[in-house]
Parts: sequence; C-alpha cells; structure tokens
Amino acid sequence: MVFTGRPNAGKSSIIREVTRLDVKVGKKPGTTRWIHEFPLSKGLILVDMPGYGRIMGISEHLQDKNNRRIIYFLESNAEKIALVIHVLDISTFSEVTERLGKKNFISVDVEMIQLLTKTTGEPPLIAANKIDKTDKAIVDSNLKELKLQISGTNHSSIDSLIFPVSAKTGDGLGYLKKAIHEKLVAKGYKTPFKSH
Ligand SMILES: Nc1nc2c(ncn2[C@@H]2O[C@H](COP(=O)(O)OP(=O)(O)OP(=O)(O)O)[C@@H](O)[C@H]2O)c(=O)[nH]1
Ligand SMILES: [Mg+2]
Repeated sequence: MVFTGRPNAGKSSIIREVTRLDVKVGKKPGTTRWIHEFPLSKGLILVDMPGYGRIMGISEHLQDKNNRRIIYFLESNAEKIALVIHVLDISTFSEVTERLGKKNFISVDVEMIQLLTKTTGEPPLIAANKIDKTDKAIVDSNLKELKLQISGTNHSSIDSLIFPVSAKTGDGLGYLKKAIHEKLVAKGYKTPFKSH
C-alpha cells in the first residue's frame, strides 16, 4: 500500500491518523526525503513516499532525481502494489491548476493519477486533504474541477474514489479508512490494520 502526492500535501499526516504509525510530519515541504517502508501485517507493507513534483528551496537536480526514484519505485513494484492512496491539497487545487494551465501544463496531481492508473492497472483512491483550510464552497468547486480533470469519459466511477478529508480535524478520515480497509480485504489481506 503506497501513499503518493506532491510535497506538503499531507501524506505523512494521513498515514499517522489512519494507521497510528509514528511517521514524520513537517511544516516544510520535503519532510519525507526517502521512501519509507513500514510492515503492517503479514505480507503487507505501507510506503510513505517523498513528495512528487517541485519543492522550493531544493535544487532542481535533486528534485529530478527524487521524482525519477519515485517513478522507478512505482514501475518496478507495480505487480506488488495492492493499493495506492494519492493525497492532494484540495484547498488550493483550482488555483494551482489554473496557474499551470496558463503555461499549458496539466496539474501534477492529475498527471500522477493518470500515471498511477496506467502503472498499477487501476485508479488510486484519492484523499482530497486539507478541507479545513478553506470555505466549503471552494472545496466543493475544487472537487468538481478535480473530477472533471481526471474523469475523462467514465464520469460515474470517479465519485467513489474521492475522499474529502482533513488530517488536521479528522473530518472524513473514517470513510477513507473504511475504503482502504475494504480494498485490502478484497485483495486478501485479512487484518490490514492492527487496531480497527
Ligand atoms: N490545515 C491542515 N494542515 C494539514 C492537513 N494535513 C496536513 N497538514 C499540514 O501540512 C504540512 C505537511 O504535512 P505532511 O504530512 O508532512 O505532508 P507530506 O505530504 O508528508 O509532505 P512531504 O513529506 O514533504 O512530501 C504539516 O504542517 C501538516 O501539519 C490538513 O488536513 N489541514
Ligand atoms: Mg511526508
């Protein structure tokens, strides 16, 4: 089970809240520097990834190396990956996407969700994190924008994969945890979390 996302999206925070693992969380992007593996239950390993994409204050060279390492890890472990949870900051999603759109780039999150779907053969669960950081109306409009950008043609199946959450307040985490649990059980992992 792998957690992916841009720097500072809240990957480690969500892992901490959902699994109670003692992972490092930080104020600055780039807190998780290496691919961290935590054995959960028999045959099941949880992976906390460093952030994918650009980080201010870290050299382009280092970041490129980091991004390549992430892609390599995903591609070379594709067969073994039971589930990916892609974490993104929904509070700034449209803002960031619009800025990139002006430069003719697509959102790193959208790009990554497409890549994950292609690599692992199924779309990831999406944790739309930090819903506490902005108004509900903005969250809702950003969720709509996200769905539009990733759905392509099959619109309906996307809804069940997106979980608006806040690692800070705990909002929505129960639903995410339940979905993770169900996915893993369906793949034959009987007790994915020690305490449930
Ligand atoms: N307001 C708010 N802050 C959050 C939330 N989730 C995480 N944060 C904060 O965002 C910052 C980054 O959190 P991390 O969990 O370290 O993020 P990460 O994705 O693991 O970051 P990297 O390891 O740098 O890639 C921390 O200051 C967290 O406290 C949330 O839901 N709401
Ligand atoms: Mg982290």
